Amino acid sequence: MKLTFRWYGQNDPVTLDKIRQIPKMSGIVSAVYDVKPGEVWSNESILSLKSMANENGLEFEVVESVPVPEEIKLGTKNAPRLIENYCENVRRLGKAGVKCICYNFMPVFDWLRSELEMKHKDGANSLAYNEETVLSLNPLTSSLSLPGWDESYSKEELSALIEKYKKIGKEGLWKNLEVFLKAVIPVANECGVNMAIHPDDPPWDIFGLPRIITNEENLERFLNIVPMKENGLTFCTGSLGASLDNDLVKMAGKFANRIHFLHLRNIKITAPREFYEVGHPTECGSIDMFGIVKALVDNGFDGYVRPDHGRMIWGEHGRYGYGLFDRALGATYIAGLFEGIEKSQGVTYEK
Ligand code: DNO
Repeated sequence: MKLTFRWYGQNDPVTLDKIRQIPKMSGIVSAVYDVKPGEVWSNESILSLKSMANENGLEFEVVESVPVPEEIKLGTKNAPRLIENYCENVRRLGKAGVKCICYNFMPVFDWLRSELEMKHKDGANSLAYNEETVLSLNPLTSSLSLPGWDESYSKEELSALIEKYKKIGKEGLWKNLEVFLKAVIPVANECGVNMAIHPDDPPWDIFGLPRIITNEENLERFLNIVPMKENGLTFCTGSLGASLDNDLVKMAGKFANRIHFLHLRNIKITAPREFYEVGHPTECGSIDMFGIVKALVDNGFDGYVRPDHGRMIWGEHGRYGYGLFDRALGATYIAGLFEGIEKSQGVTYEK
């Protein structure tokens, strides 16, 4: 496995010279942030990310995310042109040495939380989710905003968009995903890039919007649409693990050879559809981190891994979920977990 760390570019308070000091860190996970979804990334921007990483002794082999514009997810008349732009990004990234692209197919909203700074007993704070609160903050009726929301929509635009998704429903979304995959995956295959879809976070419908990358059955359906290695998964433990119906150890083992990117995050589930984010080790939360990593290693996983959301600790302020300290602790925990499991199976490490 290769241990990586998400970096939000030059405005990220967590700088590359800090990231490089985390033991065993091989590279960054980043993206071009100043281009609208659907547009082609300039080669200069891509190469500048790569050279900034390389100058700090880090690789740039993973992109998170190349966002999929709503028009592709809705299958509008502009979709074919936007899919072609997407393919062009895959080509350009492949040429620059990127090996894995993470993306998601969530309508309108990316990850959703009800609270950004939930206080823990030990003074840390973290993101939290409470379904009742989220639903009471319906974007169509409330002026409050939640993290993960695209603030660029007016209420009218948002309402029109939500209506369109309600109209196409889950099967319509599957259909549009199929069109996307059938165009993009062959290009990824030619360019030596693995595509890794991120599960929906949380993995259930919200505000009547269909969400489909949610559970074992749907992951299997997804992988079978284009049964090629390049059509793979980002296995995000915090996202999939929020649903009590998902058996993550089983899923990790079953899908290991199609998992290209692993997001390790732990959450404490306090009731159905209610959880908060915790430190990475297994005993801090409800997710069996050891069991998942073991199932992956046992089944030949050899992809990229990153510590996902951390708490805010030691007085750090920063991008929610993406401070330095707790993610760095997570990274060393993850490195230890892999070393223990791999060595117990006879894998040797080069010095
Ligand atoms: C949240 C992240 C997601 C993820 C996208 C991938 O912290 O895990 O925002 O980057 O869903 O497309």
